[in-house]
Amino acid sequence: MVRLILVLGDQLTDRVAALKEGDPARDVVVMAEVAEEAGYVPHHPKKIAFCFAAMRHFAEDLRADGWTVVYRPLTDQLASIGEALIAASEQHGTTEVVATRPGEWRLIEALEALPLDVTLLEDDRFVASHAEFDVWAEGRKELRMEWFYREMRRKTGLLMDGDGPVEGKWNFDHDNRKPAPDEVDFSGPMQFTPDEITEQVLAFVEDRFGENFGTLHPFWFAVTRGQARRALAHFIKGGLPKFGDYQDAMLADQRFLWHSILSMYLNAGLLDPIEICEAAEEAYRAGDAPINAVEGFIRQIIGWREYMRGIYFREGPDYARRNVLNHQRNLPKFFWTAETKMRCIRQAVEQTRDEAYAHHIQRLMVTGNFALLAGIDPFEVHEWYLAVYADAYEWVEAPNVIGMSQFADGGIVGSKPYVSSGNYIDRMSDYCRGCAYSVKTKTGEGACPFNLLYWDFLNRHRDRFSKNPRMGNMYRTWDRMDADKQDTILREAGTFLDAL
Ligand code: FAD
Ligand code: DLZ
Ligand code: SF4
Repeated sequence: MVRLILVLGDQLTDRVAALKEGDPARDVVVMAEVAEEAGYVPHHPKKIAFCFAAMRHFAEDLRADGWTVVYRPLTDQLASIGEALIAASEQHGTTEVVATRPGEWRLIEALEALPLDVTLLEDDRFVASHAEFDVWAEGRKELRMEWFYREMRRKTGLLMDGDGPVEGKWNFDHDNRKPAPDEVDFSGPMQFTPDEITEQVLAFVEDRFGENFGTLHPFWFAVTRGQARRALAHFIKGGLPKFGDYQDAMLADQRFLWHSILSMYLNAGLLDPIEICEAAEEAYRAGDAPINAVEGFIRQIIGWREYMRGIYFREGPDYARRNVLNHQRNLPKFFWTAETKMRCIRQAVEQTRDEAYAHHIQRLMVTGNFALLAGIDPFEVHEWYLAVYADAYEWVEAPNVIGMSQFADGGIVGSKPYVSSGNYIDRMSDYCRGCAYSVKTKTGEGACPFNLLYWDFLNRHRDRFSKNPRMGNMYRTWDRMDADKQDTILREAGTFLDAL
């Protein structure tokens, strides 16, 4: 009997499990732009346009490969993926559906509840299966990424020299994380001119989602596998060599620095994690990129990315709702408007609005750090990140936001919260130089809000964190301050927070 093969907007590869299982001579591929996926958060228009354009191009590729494809554009007004499948099931006289397990519990549950015979296949586009992650995690007191990463190195053979790591070390971070340099010698991500299919999507998205946060034009993302491969080659040649050195740096007029800007392609299926890592390793073996850059880059992909996915699925559907610090404040309006005197936040939000992209340290140490210090409800923070970044799908976004950035999971992802005063931002960026606040001022007129909120956060959460061995120093510094200074800091932090 004919079967329906579901392909979602982040499963755009012929290597996805449902397509590998399907038979082009007999089965029908179903792809659908639907209101629920386009609207479960107010996605950035660039994210929607990327998704729809890449879906439409992929549908064409599948047809060229001999598949029958039912493609439902958003103008068909289908409410959900389920509705699209039910309509296709009636049209093709079959109840059999083969799908690759989606990357969000929400959609997994929706597919499981359908009145159709749905087979969910494991998504094997990752290095570690759920079972492998669980075997690794079982019985461990702490799930530290570094140990998991070493397993992934052994499993993939990436940067291995026999049984050990190349150059005798697993991790070269010691050589990384330099402050922002004066000159950037990489031109940034490869940019593509939209073709006719993409232009049609852009016009439609402008019309339907033009009110969402985010600017649609200029739109230069790759929307096919061929383009994404070119973007990868461009990064390996020009960006990778200094990726490690400056991965934590931030510059106001350099939005991309030496980052790869590949996450959206990777997460949508246009690129494969192993092919990216192999390209990086090849550059290292050829002497074109140093070990600190290549090891650091590969660690992000087979380490952090895989680890985050493992945590999301291991922790279960309630993960995004966790809030162990009981933070209840609403997300400030400036996360949507960029209207704030804090230059670091303004830069990060403006860049997010324009590009649907910010790099890791902007997400973690600027917007994330602020939200955590200010005690913003982590679910609101989660929804913001899920909406505004082109690479955001819950399986990877939630552990980064709820776990790594907001510590709302109580320390599963991170052994301590990622918080800092303005000093860190000043060291790693040029943001403070043009800011209305003074990073060197700790209290009083013009004091950098991060300086006030940092101590306020530590003081509020003393019971939870003062015994953490990695935070003892911070509490000792606080305790050494005289009581008047402490009172001033807490009072001024309170005034700032009340004004949010
Ligand atoms: P590079 O800096 O060039 O890194 C190379 C690749 O490593 C990335 O393409 C990505 O695939 C992978 N990677 C790096 N760090 C991580 C990480 N912590 N988790 C998973 N993969 C990683 N990444 C997403 O893909 N989607 C998200 O929704 C997302 N949300 C985030 C939210 C917060 C609060 C934080 C702190 C991080 C988040 N990240 C997310 C991780 C990281 O910031 C992005 O993967 C990275 O900025 C993407 O840009 P890039 O491709 O230029 O990455
Ligand atoms: C992100 C997204 C958007 C905006 N729209 C669609 C869509 O209309 N149809 C679709 O199949 N997928 C879309 N996606 C990607 C899905 O939201 C994604 O597959 C799930 O969140 C699971 O990760
Ligand atoms: Fe951000 Fe403070 Fe620096 Fe201003 S002074 S850019 S608020 S860290």
